[in-house]
Amino acid sequence: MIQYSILCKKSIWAIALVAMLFATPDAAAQTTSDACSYAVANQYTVNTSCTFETFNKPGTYNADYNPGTCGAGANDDAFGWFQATATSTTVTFDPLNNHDAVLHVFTGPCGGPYTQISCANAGGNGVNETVNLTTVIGTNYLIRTQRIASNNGMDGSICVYSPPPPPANDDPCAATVLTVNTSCSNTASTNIGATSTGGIPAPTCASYSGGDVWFSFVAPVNGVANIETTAGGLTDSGMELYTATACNGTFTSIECDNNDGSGNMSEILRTGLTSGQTYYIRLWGASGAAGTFSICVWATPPPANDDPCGATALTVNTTCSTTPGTNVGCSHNRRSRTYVRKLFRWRRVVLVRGTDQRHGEHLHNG
Ligand SMILES: [Ca+2]
Ligand SMILES: [Ca+2]
Ligand SMILES: [Ca+2]
Ligand SMILES: [Ca+2]
Repeated sequence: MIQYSILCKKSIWAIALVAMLFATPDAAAQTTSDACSYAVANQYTVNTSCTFETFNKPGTYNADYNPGTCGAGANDDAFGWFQATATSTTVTFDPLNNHDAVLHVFTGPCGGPYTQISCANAGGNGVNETVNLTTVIGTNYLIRTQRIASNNGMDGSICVYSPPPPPANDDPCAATVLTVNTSCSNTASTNIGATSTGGIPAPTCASYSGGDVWFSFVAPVNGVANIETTAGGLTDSGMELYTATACNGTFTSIECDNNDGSGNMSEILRTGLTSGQTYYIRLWGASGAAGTFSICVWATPPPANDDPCGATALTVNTTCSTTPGTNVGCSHNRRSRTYVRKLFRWRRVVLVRGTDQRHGEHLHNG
């Protein structure tokens, strides 16, 4: 019974160990190395924003490399590394316990020669040190920290990050063109990495703080557009509809919306838009939020009898027999407008010739 119990416990431990190994592949937090190392355990993640990870220099570490720049000396140092994922990378070291840190970044194999990319020692005790680097994607960069003129331990944390590139439709002239469908047909989008747009007044609704992306559509013949957004990673959007003289011209706001859609998402329904005119949509995350979302523009199609040539034929019955009809989605009668244009032209002619204006009314009525 005792042996069974021991076996049982051993099995449980074995299962638990296997479970830990497979269930927590990222549980092994990155650590520094005493000397230069490009081991996986010493690799720090390049995030899209500053996410601190532990970067300690224990008192047991030794002095391994003195770059001699930014006030560095032959003092105990700690190393880590990252692989660049973008053409610009920022590294910030935050020392604990009010210590005075020096931060260096190099390329080169362990043992050297090292090429210094940047160093920082702008602040004194307890002050973060930051370097903004021009980096080559796929290249490995070595990070070194030390305490100013001290071999005692220095705990702290580090963040390595490269903001994602802006979306293709970051600017109005690269606006994503949306088709006005007869029902909502979503286009997947994102404002992650988007920047603010200069030259156009900032929206005055939905806590705009930059990070906008742009869409455009051509108003349909009935001048109706229902612009809907659906949350993804972005759950609180703002949206503004404009006309513009050109994509880099003067923008005139039609409507700014915060939460007319589902949840905190935006929606704009407009009628009376000018058929054939291009309209611009600016979309952003409230208070600088960024994430994925979907957008569509749709309009109820005009009824079959929108034009005289499509008139519904009614039968003359002996009693009232109703025929259902709708004017939802109707456009202005284009033929009437043609008549009006002809009328004005004709009026101009007859007034110049001194003819009776009432003939014009006859043409209009006829
Ligand atoms: Ca060292
Ligand atoms: Ca410093
Ligand atoms: Ca933008
Ligand atoms: Ca909103």
